[in-house]
Amino acid sequence: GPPALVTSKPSTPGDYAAVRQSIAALLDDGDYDDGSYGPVLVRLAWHASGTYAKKDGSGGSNGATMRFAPECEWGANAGLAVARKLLEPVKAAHPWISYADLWTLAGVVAIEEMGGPTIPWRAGRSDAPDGSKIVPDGRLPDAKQGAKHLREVFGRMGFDDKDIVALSGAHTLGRCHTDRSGFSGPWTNAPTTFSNLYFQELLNNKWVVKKWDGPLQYEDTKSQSLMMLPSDLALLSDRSFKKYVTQYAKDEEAFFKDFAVAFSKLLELGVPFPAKSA
Ligand code: DDH
Repeated sequence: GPPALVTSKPSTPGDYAAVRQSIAALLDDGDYDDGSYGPVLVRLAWHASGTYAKKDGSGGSNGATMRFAPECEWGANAGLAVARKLLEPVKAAHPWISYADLWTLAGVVAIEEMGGPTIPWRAGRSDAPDGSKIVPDGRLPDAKQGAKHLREVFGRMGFDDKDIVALSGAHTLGRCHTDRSGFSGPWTNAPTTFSNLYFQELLNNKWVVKKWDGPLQYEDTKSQSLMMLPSDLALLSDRSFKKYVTQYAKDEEAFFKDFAVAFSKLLELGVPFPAKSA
C-alpha cells in the first residue's frame, strides 16, 4: 500500500520497531536525488550530533536544537530541512518519540536499509524547549580544510584518527549539491548503497582539481564524474589517516565494524542516559 498508510499506523509508546518501519517506508523516492532520502537522513543524524564538545558537554544530539534558529540556518546545515520535513509524518504517527531520538534513529535505519552494518542505538534523548542551548556556529568540519582541522574538530568530540577515517566513510553515500554546500557531485557510483567503495575510489583514482566556477574540489581523471572534497583528500595525504584508508579499502568487514562503533558513539555524545546499575 502507499507509504502514508504505513506511516500513519498508530503505535504504543516505546514501540521503536514501529518507528523504524515508518522511517524505512519513507526512504525510496525515484524523484529525489539518486532515488533515496537515506543519505540526507544520515547527514541530519551526523550534524545533529557533531556539535558536541567533550570538555564542557555542550552540543550533541540531545535537545534536537536544529529545530531552532540560528542552528537551522547555519551554512553547514543547508539542505537538512528536507530531512527534518520528511520525518514530520513519522513524528505525527509516533508523537511519543522525541525529535532527538527520531533524527538519530532515522540515520541508523537509513544506514541499515542501504546495506550497512547494524548500528547500536538506544533511546533517551529529550527535546529542548527552545534554542537557548545552541552552541556557537563553526563546530562542524569545514570541507576546505585539512588534517589538522579534522583532528581539532573530531578530537573536540573525543574521536581519534581511526574514528575520523571510519566516520568519513559515510561519504560513500549521497552527493554534494551546489544549492546546499556549493560543491557538486557524488563520491561513488553507488551513492545509495552503504559500502567501502568510498575508500576504494579515494585510493584507486587520480584526483585533479576540477575546472569550474565553484569552490575548490577534485575530480577523478578516469570518469570525471566522481568528486572529493579537500577534506576527503586529507585522508590520503596524511600518513596516519592513509593507513586506515588502505585497510578499509581492502577490508569492508573491518570498516563496517569500526563505523558501527564510531557512528553509535557519535549519536550518543552528551546524551544523559540513566546510569547503568551494577
Ligand atoms: Fe559529510 N558532507 N562531511 N559526512 N556527508 C556532505 C555530504 C554528506 C563534510 C562535508 C560534507 C561526514 C564528514 C564530513 C555525509 C555524512 C558525513 C557535503 C555535501 C559536504 C560539503 C552537502 C550537500 O551539498 O548536500 C566534511 C568536511 C566532513 C569531514 O571533514 C570529515 C561524516 C563524519 C558523516 C557521517 O555521517 C558520519 C552524508 C551522508 C552526505 C550526503 C548527504 C546527501 O544529501 O546526499
